[in-house]
Order: sequence, then structure tokens, then C-alpha cells
Amino acid sequence: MAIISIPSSPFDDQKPGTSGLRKKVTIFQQEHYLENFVQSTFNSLGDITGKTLVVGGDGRFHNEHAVQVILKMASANGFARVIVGQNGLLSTPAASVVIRKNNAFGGIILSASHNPAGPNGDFGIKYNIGNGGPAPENITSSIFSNTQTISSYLTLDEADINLNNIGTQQLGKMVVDIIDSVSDYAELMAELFDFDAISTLLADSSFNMCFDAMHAITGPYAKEILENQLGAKPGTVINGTPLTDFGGGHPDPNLTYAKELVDVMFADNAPTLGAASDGDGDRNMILGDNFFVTPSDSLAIMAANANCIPAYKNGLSGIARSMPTSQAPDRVAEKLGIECHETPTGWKFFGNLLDAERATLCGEESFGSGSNHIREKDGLWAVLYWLNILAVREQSIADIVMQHWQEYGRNYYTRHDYEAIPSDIAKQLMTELEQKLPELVGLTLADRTVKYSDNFSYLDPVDHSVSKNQGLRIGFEDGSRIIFRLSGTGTEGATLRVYIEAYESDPDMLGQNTQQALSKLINLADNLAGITTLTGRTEPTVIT
Ligand code: G16
Repeated sequence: MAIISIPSSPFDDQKPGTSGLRKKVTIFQQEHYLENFVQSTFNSLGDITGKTLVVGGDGRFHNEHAVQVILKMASANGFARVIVGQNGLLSTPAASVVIRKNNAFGGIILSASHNPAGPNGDFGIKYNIGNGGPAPENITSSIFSNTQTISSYLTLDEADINLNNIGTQQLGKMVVDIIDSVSDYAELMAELFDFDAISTLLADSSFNMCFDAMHAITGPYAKEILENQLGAKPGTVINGTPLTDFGGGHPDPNLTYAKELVDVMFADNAPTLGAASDGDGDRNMILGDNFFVTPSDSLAIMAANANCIPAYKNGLSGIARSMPTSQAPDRVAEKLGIECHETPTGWKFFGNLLDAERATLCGEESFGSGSNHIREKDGLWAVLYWLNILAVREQSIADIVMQHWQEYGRNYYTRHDYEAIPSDIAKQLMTELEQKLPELVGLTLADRTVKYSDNFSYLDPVDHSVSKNQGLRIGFEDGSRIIFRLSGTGTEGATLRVYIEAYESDPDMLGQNTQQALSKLINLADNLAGITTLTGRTEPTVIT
């Protein structure tokens, strides 16, 4: 069994984005491409000799091949043990659970999240550290530097191992433990939530639920937990068999891409609860009977109802949200008298706050929420959280949300995405807008006075690191905001995200249509940034 060193040379496009390296499968299929990134990752981790690594992915096309490559390289680079999900499968939250449970040194997660899969789709890879969370910026920067100078990588001259056999195998000097992909995760969920109360709710004949796994990784997790363990009616989980191309779909749980579920939930006699998760199982969308819960409201309502949940009923240390997420959770934090943090987009920024116990719940407008139970966002966890709230409060989702608005006011919120616009145009738009920002302060625009306008910069209160250029913000005296960012997860051209928010506390004005309530700010955003003029787009690709 020989360790071999393969000569290689750098690729110039291996800079990790918001969440690792995401590219077209065809790019990853280039000779040495994946290997270079994996070796650069190992090179950035210091001494890995004798350490344990976790490996798994969302099962998309190229997943199994990548797992085999990583196993041989891990062995050749000195890891003592690798824990792999059966058939190379682990949802992103499950990978975080397994890293933490085994005190592993870190993990490699293979996923391009909600991006479409298949031979012409996307693939992705990211490194998570020993706390179970995405590598912080100092590590991702070091990985990128390594990719720019790499000249060889280490691997084994050895046949592939069988990823289907649960149990222990040997690969060179390294032990490979193939584990059940679901059981550790399911065990943790049973510790956090009141499974008895949820089972009683699911057994009630008037309660119906539909969970759309979108042919992605959450299917086996949702079937085991919701149907087998909690007794939800068979068929509650739809599209529950993971496919390497996600059935040709786009497993992004939002109102546009989760159309099958949305059609069910906005029909007559809709179920009480509808939910969907994404490609790698870390996102969630929550729907009631003819009712959509925005991710920002979802986080606020989870926090306000923490007393319903066994794991959180003794109180939250704080709430953290990404900067473009609405300020609805801030109002709950204020009432609870707990810390509230505003971080850049990217789950990695929550890790320090969670580790330092300065936040218990975290969330993002991009359909992500999670807690200190792991260091990733967690789709099914959010669904169980809502089920537990419903079991305790015995009200409909719409009633719970509307009652929340009556108490706290409503943060009308929308995100407009313009996908696949040419990168140079997107850059020009952002540069020109940023140049305008200093002149805006004090002006009255869309009937509001601009209080601040800047490029968001984050000072991490735990390690005092600074992350600059995290999005252009225009904030108004009344708390309304318009935010512009370029996505860090797209693989085609650039995706411009425009986030718009306005607060309303008048009890008679809480039931408006969101797009209408925000229409003046939406028009202002277009005018200020010249979206239509520069991109030629007259409407967004996706509105959430
Ligand atoms: C990733 C990150 C999230 C981020 C989202 C969107 O999620 O983990 O923190 O909010 O991307 O990022 P962007 O706006 O840059 O596209 P996921 O589910 O894609 O891994």
C-alpha cells in the first residue's frame, strides 16, 4: 500500500465563497481539481497526524467519487480515522452532530446546498472545524493561499473501499468507520424536543402535515424521525428518496422552487403544517394552511416561544441574525432582555457566538435557523421546533404569527434576487451604488429620512476579527432598511440580492400584502442602484 505524491499545479478559481467552494460538476471533474482543494485544506490545518475526520455529503452526483478521493488522501496525509456516513451520505446538520459527538478534529462536507445537481449541475466542498461549524475566514483564506501555490498532493495507490458496509475497514494505516447516516442525528433531536407531545399532536386526526424533502438528503432523516419515530401518517414526507440529480429539481425551500409544496399548502383543505428542506438539509421553509412564515419571523417566533421547548425553556443566552435578516428577532431579544447580534451572511459567523454562549438561537433570511445544539443551521430541527410549539400552543400557524405581530409589530420583509447577471455589470452596479452612499444621509427618500448608508463591516465580539465589505446598507430613521449584496454561493455570473424591510406597529395595518406594503422602498431600491437600467431586468428571478 504505497503513499504516492502526484505532481499538480494551481487552479486560479478555488477561492471559497459564503460556504465553501461551489462550482459546476464539470469544473470539479477536471484532473487534479478536487485533489488540489483537498490537499490545500489539509495543508491549512496544521498537524493532522493521528487525528479523526468526518466525511459525508448530500448524495448529489460526484459525491461518492469525491468521498473515495478524500479517504485515500486523508490516509496518505496521516489521519488516523475517518468516520463516513453510509454510502457517503450525511446531511450538513448530521455531519455537524457527528463531528461534535466524536470530538473529531474536523469534517469535510460535500454539497452545493440548494443548487441543482447532476452531471450538468453543481458540486461543492467545505471544511468544518472541531466545533462542528464551517471553517472561519482565517482557515478559508489559508486554504485559498494554498491552492495558489500547490505543486503536488498525497494519495494512496489503492482500490476504492465499500461505502455501503456499516462497520470498520482499513485503508492504509487509517481506520474507516462507516456509520448509519441518520441515527446520531435522530438521537439528538429526541433529546431536544418533547417527542411525546409531538406524537400526540401528529396522532390527532384533525392535524395534517406535509414535508417536502425535494428528492434531496433530508428524505431518510424526515421519514425516520417524523413517520417512524413520531408516528406521522405514512406519506407525510413527499419526494423522500434522495436522487443524485434531485429529480431534476432545484431543492431550495422557497416560494418559487418548492412549488409542489406551495400548491398543496395554498389549496383548499390544506394541511396544518407544511415544510421543506434543501439539498443538504440545513435550510427550512415553514408554511401554515394558506400562510407563509418568513424566515426572519420564524426566528423571532421561535425565540419568543422558547419556553415551549424542553431544550430551551430555561432561557436563551442571546439571539444572532445575519445583517440582511429582518430586525423582528431584535424586538424579541429586547423584550427577553438578552443579547442580540448582527453578523455578516454566512453561518460561519455564528460559531464564535455559540461557542462563547452569547447566542442560543441563530437565523438567516435565507431560510436558515439553528441553535447551540450544533454549529450548522438545521432544517429538520426547525420543523420539529415548530411542531413542538404547535403541540404546546394548540393554535394554527397563522394565529401564532398574527398574535406575534400584534404583540411586537410586524417587520414587512422581502428579498428580490436577480440571478445570473453578468459579473462585470453586477460589479459596476455595486461600485456605483457604494460611491453614492455618503450623499444619501439626511435625504428624504420614499417618505423616510436616511439615517445611515454604508458598507457593512463586522467586528466579532469574541475574537475581535474584522470582516469588511459585507453588504451595502441604507437605513432610515423609522428602522426601514434596503440592503444590496452579491451572493457568495452562485455558480453562474452574479446574483444580486436586494433585501427590503419596513416596520409597522399599527394593529390595523398588520395584514397588508408584503410587496404592496414595501412598494415605495422597492422602487427606490431600483432607482438608487439602477437595476433595470444596468441589468435590463424588469423583475427579479425570485421573490421571497
Ligand atoms: C449558505 C450559507 C448561509 C447563507 C447562504 C446564502 O447557505 O451557509 O449562511 O445565508 O449561503 O448566501 P449568499 O447570499 O451569499 O448566496 P447554504 O444553505 O447555501 O449552505
